[in-house]
Amino acid sequence: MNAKRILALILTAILLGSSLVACNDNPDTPDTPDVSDTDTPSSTPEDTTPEDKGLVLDVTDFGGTNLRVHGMSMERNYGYYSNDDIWIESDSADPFASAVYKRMQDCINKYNFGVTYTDSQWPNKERSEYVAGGLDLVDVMFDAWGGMYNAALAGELLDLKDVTTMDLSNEWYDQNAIADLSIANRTFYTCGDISITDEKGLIALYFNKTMAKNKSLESPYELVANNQWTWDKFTEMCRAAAEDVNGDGLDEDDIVGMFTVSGHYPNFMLAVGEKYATLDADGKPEYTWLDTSDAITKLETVAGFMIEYGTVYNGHTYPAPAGNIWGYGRAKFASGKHLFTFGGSNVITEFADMEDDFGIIPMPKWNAEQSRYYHTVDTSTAFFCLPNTKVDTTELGYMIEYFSYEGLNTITPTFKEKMLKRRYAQDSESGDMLDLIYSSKAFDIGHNCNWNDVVGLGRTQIQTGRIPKLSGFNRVKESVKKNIEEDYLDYLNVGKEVPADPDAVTEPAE
Ligand SMILES: [Ca+2]
Ligand SMILES: [Ca+2]
Repeated sequence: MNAKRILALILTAILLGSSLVACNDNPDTPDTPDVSDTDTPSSTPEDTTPEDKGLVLDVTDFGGTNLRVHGMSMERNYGYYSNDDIWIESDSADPFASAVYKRMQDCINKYNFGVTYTDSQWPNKERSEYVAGGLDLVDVMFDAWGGMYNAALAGELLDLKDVTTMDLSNEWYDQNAIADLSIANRTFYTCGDISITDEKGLIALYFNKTMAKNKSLESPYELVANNQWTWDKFTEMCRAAAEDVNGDGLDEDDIVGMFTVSGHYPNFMLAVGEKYATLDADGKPEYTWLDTSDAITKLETVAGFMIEYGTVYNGHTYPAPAGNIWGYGRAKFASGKHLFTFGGSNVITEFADMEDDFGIIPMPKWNAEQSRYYHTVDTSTAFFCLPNTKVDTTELGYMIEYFSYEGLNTITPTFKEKMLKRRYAQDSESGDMLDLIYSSKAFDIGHNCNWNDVVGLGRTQIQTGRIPKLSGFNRVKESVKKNIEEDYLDYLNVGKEVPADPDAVTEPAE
């Protein structure tokens, strides 16, 4: 038996295994069968219906069809969330580009389907057009996930859970995103090993290691190791580092503890354990913003820090060149002016020529009692969805399963291990921190849906140097709850057939 045949068998067994898990109540059934078992399925016979086998056999050859993927072009968000991980023209000496090529080749060689990639600045516009016109031109669309909630409500997206040939419980789909963002337990968009956009957009902190050493500050790595990486410690370090070097008040030549922007405050709040809303077991959002005295203290403390003149440089408040203020802040960090800066792992390349040493560190916990870290993905990051233009998603579901599964084997590990850890990180601790950061992903459905612009309400206050007032949030509270109620009901039913009126007379089709 040649290697290709063995791989095909393993794959068939894996697909068979995953399709069985979907209808199997036994949690012990393995997702991935042991390689030695591939000739004899390890699942129990009563789970193996002939239909399951037939379905798997049916998709062993896709007849050269293409999985058509569309994403955001380089004009959007300075290109940070474009997909460079779906399609490539030829193999490359670059490990990541080569992994992209390998995945494409594996799809062709093992299942005989190709991949095409197109992009545009505003995929959402095309999606609306395609859905309105019933144009089946794109299979998978990547777009900023922050806006996909509205697209789902408008009926533009398919519920991934309705695609019978996809099993969202597989490890190549992001289980945190699915759990945190599936209103009414419906999943219209998510992320996973299909792409590294979510890894790129996962926001953490970078710190200037040389500066920390020169200013005799504690090692953030040791603080993490000793469970002392807390809000108090983080802000204390920022204050200790800040220095008005020319004695004339804050300007761009000064050293500050942290560069940030007002819009970063929900990420800090999530890091200290506060969300706008959470989902209950039915997937119903519950508005949780500032619902305890602790939460109010956290908001006042976080916002108070973010407006601390001289300690923090808020790119939304203080003069920064017009345009890419985020890039401006990172350039300042790279030139040794800021102790901390924030960003996804997509910005690490910008520190490659930095003279000082830098490291990666989690967002701080509120205190040592907080049980875990929380890191979220920038809402501008591309997640994937399926435009609601398809009647039959059987074949498409299988292709997404396989493309994602191959991403788990090739794309994600190459990006994390070879690129981030080996090429760009400067020390082994950064690699450990990345593992910690990646394993603590969380999403706030309230930030995502932003009912009554509750996110903007706080951001505007911070931008103008004020701590957001509780009264402002209280004023919109009842309206937010009402909107949640309405959206939940819409979400339950969107895209589902309305039960036929038994009294209605149906005209026969011509
Ligand atoms: Ca990913
Ligand atoms: Ca100054």
